[in-house]
Parts: sequence; C-alpha cells; structure tokens
Amino acid sequence: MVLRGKQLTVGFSQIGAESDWRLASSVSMEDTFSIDNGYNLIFDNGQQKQENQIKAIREFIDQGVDYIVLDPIVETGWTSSLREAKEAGIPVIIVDREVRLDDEDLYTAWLGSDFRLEGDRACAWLKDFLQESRQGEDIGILHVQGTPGSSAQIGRSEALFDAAEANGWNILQSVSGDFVQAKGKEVAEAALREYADRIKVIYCENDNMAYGVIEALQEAGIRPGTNLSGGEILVISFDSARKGLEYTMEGKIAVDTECNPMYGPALSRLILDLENGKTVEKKNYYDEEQFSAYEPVLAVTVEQKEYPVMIVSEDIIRERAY
Ligand code: GZL
Repeated sequence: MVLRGKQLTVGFSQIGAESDWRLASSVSMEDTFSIDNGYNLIFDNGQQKQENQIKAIREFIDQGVDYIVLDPIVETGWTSSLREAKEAGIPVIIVDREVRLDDEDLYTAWLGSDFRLEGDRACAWLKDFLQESRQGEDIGILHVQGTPGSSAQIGRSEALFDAAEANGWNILQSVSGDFVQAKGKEVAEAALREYADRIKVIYCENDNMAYGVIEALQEAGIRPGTNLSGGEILVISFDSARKGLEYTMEGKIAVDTECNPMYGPALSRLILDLENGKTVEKKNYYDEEQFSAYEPVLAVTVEQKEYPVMIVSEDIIRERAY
C-alpha cells in the first residue's frame, strides 16, 4: 500500500510452522502485505521460541520498520521488547494470540479470536450431544492441550475445566501436545495404555493434534466416532482446517470449532485506518463457525446466545480458504 507516495514496511514476527492453521496465517500475511499491494514485508519465523520473537522485534526496531506485527507464542514476557518499540515510536499490532501486560499502551491494537468462546461452544456441543444421544454416563475425557501459556490453550482449556465441573465429566488427564501432530499421537498412545476404555472423549485443542490422536486410535484398533456405547471414542477439535473438516465429514472428528487464520486483510485495513489518522478499536474479534456431521445438534447456546452448527458438506470443504 503506497500512501502519499510512501511504501509501508511491516515487520512480522510469526510463531513458527507447527500447524495447518499456522501455515495458513503465514500465507494470509504474505498475500496481503505484498509488494504489489504496496508493502515491504519482513517476515521472521520464530521457530516456536519466544527468544527468537523478541530478537526479531529488536531487529525490526533497528531496521526502523513502520509497523511491528506480533503473533505471541505465549502471553507473558513481552514488556521490555514492546517498551523498546514504543520508545522507538513504532506501533505494535498483536494478532491471533494475546499478550498480558501491565501497560496496555505498549501495543496499539489486537486482532484475533475469542478462544474461551471457542472452547465454550465445543463444550456446549458435547453437552447437547451427550443429552441427545443418551450417552452421558461416566464420561472420561483425555484433554490434549496446545502450547502451555498460549492464549488458545488457556481459553480452550478453561472452557473444558468449567464445563467438566458443571456437567460431572471426569478429565482423566490434561497433557500438552504443543499443537503438533506427532506429539498429539504420542500423548494419545500413552493415555490409551494408561486409561484404556475409561476414555470416552478426547478434547484436542487443534486439528493437527487431532490428526495424531486419530492415528493413535486407529493403530490401537479403536474407531473415532459418536457411538460411545459401541466402544467408539469421540474426538473434539479446533481450527477447522480443510483436513479437519474432511475428518469431520467422515465422522472421525465429532465437532470442529473454527479459528480463523486469515487475518491479513483485516490487519491491512487496520493499518490503513492508522495511517489515515483514524482511531481503531483496541480489541478486534473474528466471527467464527462450528462444524459437525452429527445432524441432531444444529445450534448451541453459550451465555444465552445461540450459535449455529454447520453440517459439513463437500461444498463447504471445497470453499475453504485453508
Ligand atoms: C489459534 C492459534 C493456534 C491454532 C493452532 O489462534 O494460535 O496455534 O489453534 C496453532 O493450530 O498452532
């Protein structure tokens, strides 16, 4: 974007390349902040390490970029680097995950998902499913968490903890799969050995860990599905990446709650507003969908608000941007 003849340089500190979701968010940023669109994007891959992201922020400051965009791997530990950006007069925009700071003025705006609501919608679906299918007895849950201390893990986990207490579900184990497929498979294999048929539900905090969990189930001769009394294990997931929705249509994932990675265009509009001297909202949330193939549950209610559940189809999958 060339504004008054000035090309904008954006330094983007990305977390890594750990999941389909993450790859899609990087594509969205690269497609949006392109030379053709009038930007100069400096893209840094943090390789899943906060120290790399902090180093990138300091390099962006030294390079005198116009904006710093940060997707923070975890919520804490950003105060000094963001204070240096503020002292250098460089606006910082946080995307996707959140930062926890004493001084909220250290960043200009945040753009991302309501992770707690995502978790609440997933748990509301599980509650309705168990009631509708009359399978609500003795629900043991394996909880496969995302990166410890990340906003997505915190929100989705807190939703499950509260729902389990409210509904009498038994969380057998909460264990991190770090949002990656291999770790998801590894922790599921260990849990199947330890808890065996006490596991009725596996709550995976992203699709890639769900893919690994499903591999582990199939190698153990267990079907992922919704017939719990018939020995199937119900898999819950988040992100709604294309492969996740294919698994949902096949019944391997019972419900997949979307987390939208395509934040590039909205971020560009926000920067344009800032360049034009407009004030922007501090917090900017996405509207997100929820998908299943289980037709009796077509909507869920969270805090008196109703959210539709989309029944997955070939058309929906074909039209997915990621
Ligand atoms: C959520 C995002 C999470 C995704 C994972 O906004 O931070 O990180 O749910 C990704 O797939 O790894």
